[in-house]
Amino acid sequence: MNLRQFHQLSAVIATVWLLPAPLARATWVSAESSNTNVETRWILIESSNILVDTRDYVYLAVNALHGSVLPPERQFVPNTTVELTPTPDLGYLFSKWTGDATGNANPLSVLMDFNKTINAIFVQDSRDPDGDGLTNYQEIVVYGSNPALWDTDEDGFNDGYEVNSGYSPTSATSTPETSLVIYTAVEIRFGAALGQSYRVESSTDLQTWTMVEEHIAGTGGTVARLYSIQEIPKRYFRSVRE
Ligand SMILES: [Ca+2]
Ligand SMILES: [Ca+2]
Ligand SMILES: [Ca+2]
Repeated sequence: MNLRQFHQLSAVIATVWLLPAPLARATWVSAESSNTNVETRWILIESSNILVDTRDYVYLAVNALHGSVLPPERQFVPNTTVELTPTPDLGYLFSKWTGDATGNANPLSVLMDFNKTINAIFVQDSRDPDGDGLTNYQEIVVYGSNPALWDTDEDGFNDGYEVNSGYSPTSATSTPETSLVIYTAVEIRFGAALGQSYRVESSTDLQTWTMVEEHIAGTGGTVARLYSIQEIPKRYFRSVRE
């Protein structure tokens, strides 16, 4: 007796036992299939009636991190075609299909001719439609600001500037307006002949010189320039006629 025959016999036995039972009851019995690609679930007992489902089924496994895929059905009669539609979570975009599907069709038509595993890949939404320097993902998922408003809390500073400055983009009382930072600078003065132009260069080793400012017009007197030393606190300066 093979497994299918065993379950058929079991079903008959179960029928005889269930006949006097007043309450409806249902039982799924799984069995091996003639098709090794599919699983058969083929006996349903309801009260005194026996419904035998002899169809083979194929199954679809869908993985969707940061989104979902419709329809929710995952069991199909073989060779059924299903159309899968991906829906990203807020702050994400659908990117592509992997596994037993490829490409980025939306919706995706899948022929369920055997068990399949399909992955819907969602990625962070890197668009910045309000131009505040924060992506939609950052605004929605990370900072809670409005991806459609340049200045969510209306304090006069855009959301990206507030985040980068260490302030909240969603609280008007947390504003960079209260911030004042003082940096020191150096003042360069040199004699510049009238009709000539000059550039100022700097170096940290007196070997390699980089241009700081060019096309400085001579006045026939002293020219003064101020340069911040915030980025490079120790460096040499020189003026050069162009
Ligand atoms: Ca934005
Ligand atoms: Ca915004
Ligand atoms: Ca703001």
